[in-house]
Amino acid sequence: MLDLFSDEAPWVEAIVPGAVVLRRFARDQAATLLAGIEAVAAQSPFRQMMTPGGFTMSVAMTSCGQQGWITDRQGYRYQARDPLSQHPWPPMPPEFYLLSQQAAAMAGFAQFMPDSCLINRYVPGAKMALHQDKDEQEQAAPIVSVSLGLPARFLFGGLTRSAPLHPVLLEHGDVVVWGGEARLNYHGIQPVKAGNHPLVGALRYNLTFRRSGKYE
Ligand code: MD3
Ligand code: FE
Repeated sequence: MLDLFSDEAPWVEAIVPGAVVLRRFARDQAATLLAGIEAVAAQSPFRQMMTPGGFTMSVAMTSCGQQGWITDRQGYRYQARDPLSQHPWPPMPPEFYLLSQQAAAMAGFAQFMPDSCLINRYVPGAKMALHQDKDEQEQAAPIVSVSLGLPARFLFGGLTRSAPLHPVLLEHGDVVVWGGEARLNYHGIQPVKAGNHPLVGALRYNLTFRRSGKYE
């Protein structure tokens, strides 16, 4: 049960207009989410994909839902099938979907219907370079991100690569909702520091819930 008076209760922080951190929002569900990640990875394993420029990403990824995000020499895109198996991506576990909807609603986005959940896995040293998420057709939908395991320093920029960067520490159970005017801002993850998380071990996971296709 969500107890607003316990030491562990979630709290809300605004980063910029359109970006809200729900601190510890997913913490009570972490074990369920980890089981879901393992079930997805049993069907569609984590893999380090190649960027269009020919670099292998340090972050390992998989997806669930109707669409999965992929990159290869041909470019970045969403695809309904896992290129490793040519099978559809595993279905999105219902508890993933519900959590993302609840978080979006708390940030003011009612009726969020993600069709994709990208799962990022970071080992110590892994990072994500500054980028924009602009492969989604439904720009009215937010992106919801859930962090599990080792903490990471997230860098949040502006609409140009050269805009000033604001660091935000994302910790186990933190959920961030990015929408509206923050939806296309540049962002990245600094190299994850070595450590051991009691539940997750020496890893950081990030789930990002997206609406890749247009709402009907
Ligand atoms: C801000 N993932 O998968 S989550 C990504 O922690 C990605 O793995 C990071 O960036 C991670 O694309 C950051 C936070 C996030 C996700 C999407 C955003 C921040 C965003 C879209 C627009 C603005
Ligand atoms: Fe991103």
